[in-house]
Amino acid sequence: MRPCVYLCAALLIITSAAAWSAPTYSWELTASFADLSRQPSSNDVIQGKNVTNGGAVIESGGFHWAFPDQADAKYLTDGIYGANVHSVLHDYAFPSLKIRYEFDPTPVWEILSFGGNPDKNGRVFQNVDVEVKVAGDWFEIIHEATTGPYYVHNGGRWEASLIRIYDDSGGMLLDGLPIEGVRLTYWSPDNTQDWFLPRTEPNAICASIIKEIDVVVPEPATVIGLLIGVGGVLARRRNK
Ligand SMILES: [Ca+2]
Ligand SMILES: [Ca+2]
Repeated sequence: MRPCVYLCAALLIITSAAAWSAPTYSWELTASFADLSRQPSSNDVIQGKNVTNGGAVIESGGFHWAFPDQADAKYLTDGIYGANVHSVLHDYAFPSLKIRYEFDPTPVWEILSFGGNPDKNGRVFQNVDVEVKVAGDWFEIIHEATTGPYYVHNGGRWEASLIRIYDDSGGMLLDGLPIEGVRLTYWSPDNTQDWFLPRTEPNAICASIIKEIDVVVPEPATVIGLLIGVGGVLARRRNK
């Protein structure tokens, strides 16, 4: 069996086996960055990728024109929260940022989007769609992930936000199917008056501040176990 046939068979088997599990997301708004359940990683699979080094592609929108040093997206993958203005997405752009990362195929635990602003205003909220690339094709796995309900006023309560995309089975995203890219599409959350508005509201023009995007992968030993598991399933199928 050629490698591409193996992959197609694995896709079919895993997809059918995972009929009762699916990608989902959770959201957090906290008084400080330290209160979030996750912290930015410096060893995830997109760490250090940016436009300058060819690891990131901006497909639409971008960053606030007042901060040209943010334009190559380097502060989204530097492993830290960074300065207060790292990184202000593009106000008055729809979407405010659409960005793509590609990498060698790997199982993925979770995808994390950290937002925040010490001014504790509407730029802390997030509204994002998430796609993944599998076997050469892109699939949207989460549409309109938000940091909670709309028409909410921050009013100095929350400095930090987190959207976490994971599998509701508690295992790997897509049951460990190798993922080779992620695309995040952000929409402005705020009307400049510190109100979280849906993307369909024409006044939602004030963009999020996104501190980091992490694509968290399992330890190498776990990857080997997953591959053995996929191989075992294929072997059993062939023996039938
Ligand atoms: Ca990182
Ligand atoms: Ca960062």
